[in-house]
Amino acid sequence: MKKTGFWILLAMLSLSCEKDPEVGYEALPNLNERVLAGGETTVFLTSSNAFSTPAANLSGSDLNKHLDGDLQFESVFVSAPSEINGGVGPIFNNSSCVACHPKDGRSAFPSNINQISGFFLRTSLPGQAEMGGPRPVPNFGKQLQNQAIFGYEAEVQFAVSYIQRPEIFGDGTKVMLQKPVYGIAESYIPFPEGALLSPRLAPPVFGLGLLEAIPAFYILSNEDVNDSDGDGISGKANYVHDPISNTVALGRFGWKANTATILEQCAGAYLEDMGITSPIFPTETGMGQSNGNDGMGDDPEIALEVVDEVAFYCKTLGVPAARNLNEAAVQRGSQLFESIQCAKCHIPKMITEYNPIQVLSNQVFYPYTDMLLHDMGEDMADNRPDFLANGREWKTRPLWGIGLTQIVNGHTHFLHDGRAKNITEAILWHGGEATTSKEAFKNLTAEERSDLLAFINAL
Ligand code: HEC
Ligand code: HEC
Ligand SMILES: [Ca+2]
Ligand SMILES: [Ca+2]
Ligand SMILES: [Ca+2]
Repeated sequence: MKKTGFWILLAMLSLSCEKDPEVGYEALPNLNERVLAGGETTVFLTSSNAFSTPAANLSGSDLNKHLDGDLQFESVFVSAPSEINGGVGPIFNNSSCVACHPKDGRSAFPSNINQISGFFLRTSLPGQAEMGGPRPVPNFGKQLQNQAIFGYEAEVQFAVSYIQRPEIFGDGTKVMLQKPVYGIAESYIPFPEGALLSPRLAPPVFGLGLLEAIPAFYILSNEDVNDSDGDGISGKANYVHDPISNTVALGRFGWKANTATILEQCAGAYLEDMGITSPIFPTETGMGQSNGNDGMGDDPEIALEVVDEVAFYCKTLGVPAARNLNEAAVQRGSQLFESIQCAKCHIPKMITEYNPIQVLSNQVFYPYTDMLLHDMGEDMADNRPDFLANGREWKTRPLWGIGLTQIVNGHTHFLHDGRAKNITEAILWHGGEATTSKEAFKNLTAEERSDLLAFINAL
């Protein structure tokens, strides 16, 4: 490095040190390289199709397979018998992938919690089942379906009420947060007292092949289960039962990293979210009413090829490029993102090695997640364990593309149940291991806060 460069760097480091003696440790981020948020899969779209475009480097038979998967993702299933796409239900939450993941993005929290939507409650009894996963509730299973086809009853109707909680910034600005409290309003047979509930809203589905292809050792290198470095942050991997390989595997998908693979996530979505059986999960859900039999004798209702195509589709959706990284406010915001420790969990950079899907091989990309679980505090807790994730732990969400949510989905409902109405509220809900970070955010000046938001909105 040239001498002048060295002095400039030193001056910059000491500037940030002046603010907070703790944070001299990180090199200042080079934002230029982060434009390619999805490495070579990155797409340069800022329209409502920003999440719905095939990876830029996809071509030939891979592109055709992606487009076939696109059709499957949009297929609406109907009651059997039907010439095409029959077999929805007997109980279900929604009837197509795209209905819950609109434009491959995220669902809004529904204005009426029982309208058909991208929201549902998971359930289980306290403790662990054989494979270490949640213990199914007899006659309800592990997911509650609030829709049913003719002749069957929805398992439950959901209920929600709200507790107000004020947050006051260092400069006196007040934000009123609303904490949702979930319950069961009606059920087809009595819902067991003491069964646990976990709210889940459908997240975006682009860029997932890259997340699946991060080498496990790379994720595990950021684990700090006992917080041995004493910074209050202790990322922990989830290990889950993978029903496809019948092994224990690193959990990567779902809000608690409760699923190992995209293929399993998709087969699980067909079964539990839509009531569609596949060779991976051939038995209808709704055991309580139908005894696993809707009378059609048509299981599995879709071929393995369909699940495979839709999974391939999710794996190969391109990631939107970051925007405005040369703006001064965005650059200042990126430094705050490091100095108030957001980047400790939302780790900007990840890599892949060789992958059988060629476009995913050897990529450097910027998802802003460590793929690990963190205690997010009492207010965020669902108090329902999911494999190694306890009732307070959630997986760090990737932040890539988050600034396009309004354009793509027409809302900014964030966090696992959409309780945050915007990014500021999402940060204010952070607790537990993120408390120091959240308090530092609250003590920023209004201008600094707007810089930080400018950075997040540029992702
Ligand atoms: C009723 C709404 C609903 C339907 C229908 C639905 N999903 Fe989802 N999806 C969700 C929710 C909620 C989650 C989060 C689940 C969790 O945290 O356990 C999710 C998670 C996912 C994920 C993991 C994303 C991540 O970043 O971890 C993928 C992939 C996915 N869905 C694909 C699909 C596919 C493919 C279909 C159609 C076969 C589908 N989904 C149908 C609601 C839905
Ligand atoms: C201790 C780890 C940790 C730290 C530190 C942290 N986060 Fe998070 N963040 C998470 C987790 C975990 C979630 C997902 C919470 C959930 O499931 O609802 C999340 C969610 C978010 C979301 C919502 C994402 C979405 O898709 O809904 C935003 C925005 C966010 N964080 C921004 C920040 C910012 C800005 C900071 C710094 C002030 C920060 N986070 C610090 C762990 C962390
Ligand atoms: Ca069915
Ligand atoms: Ca159920
Ligand atoms: Ca630590």
